[in-house]
Amino acid sequence: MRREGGVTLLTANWLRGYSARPLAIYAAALVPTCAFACVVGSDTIDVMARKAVCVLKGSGDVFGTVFFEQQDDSAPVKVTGEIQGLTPGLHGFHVHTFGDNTNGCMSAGPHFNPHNKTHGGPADNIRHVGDLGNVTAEDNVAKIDITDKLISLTGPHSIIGRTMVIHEKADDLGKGGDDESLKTGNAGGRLACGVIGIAQ
Ligand SMILES: [Cu+2]
Ligand SMILES: [Zn+2]
Repeated sequence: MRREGGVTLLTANWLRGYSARPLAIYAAALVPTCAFACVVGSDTIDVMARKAVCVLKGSGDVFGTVFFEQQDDSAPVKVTGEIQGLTPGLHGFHVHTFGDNTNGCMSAGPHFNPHNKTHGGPADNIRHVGDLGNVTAEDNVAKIDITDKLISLTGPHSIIGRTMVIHEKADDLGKGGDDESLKTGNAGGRLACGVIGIAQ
């Protein structure tokens, strides 16, 4: 094939082939298209199910299960579930950055904070994305029913693959008046945690 007019020649040759063997061309075009659509399509459906689950465990008696559900990309996330073995009262409840529990709940790192803000409460404009505030244990069980507009199960700041942590003490929501309040809410030790995973 000559260099000059290469595109024209290519096109002409391609068209000749097309008219001579239309079925082969269609088959060649359809197979990869179908494979792409089917595989990517079903993966997309799985990821876009927008349901997640987290099983929390620790070194003590605290354990629980938390469910997450989001209707679409921009919808708030509903967080429900139950955590048992807690002392009565408030307990800080956050999404921490890493889905790494190799050194127990400590390796989950700090509160998930992709926008580099200070610690706050779930209703505050200035807060970590992971700041879900407190859950309240009556007797020894906290029933969780939270709707949060900042966390998401999709997109670059998805919480999937990160860690949910339940704390020893109440989260002061950044209003404790000390440095630690603006980092951790003085919520104390990490009683139990688990990695947030995709659910059906
Ligand atoms: Cu925390
Ligand atoms: Zn925080």
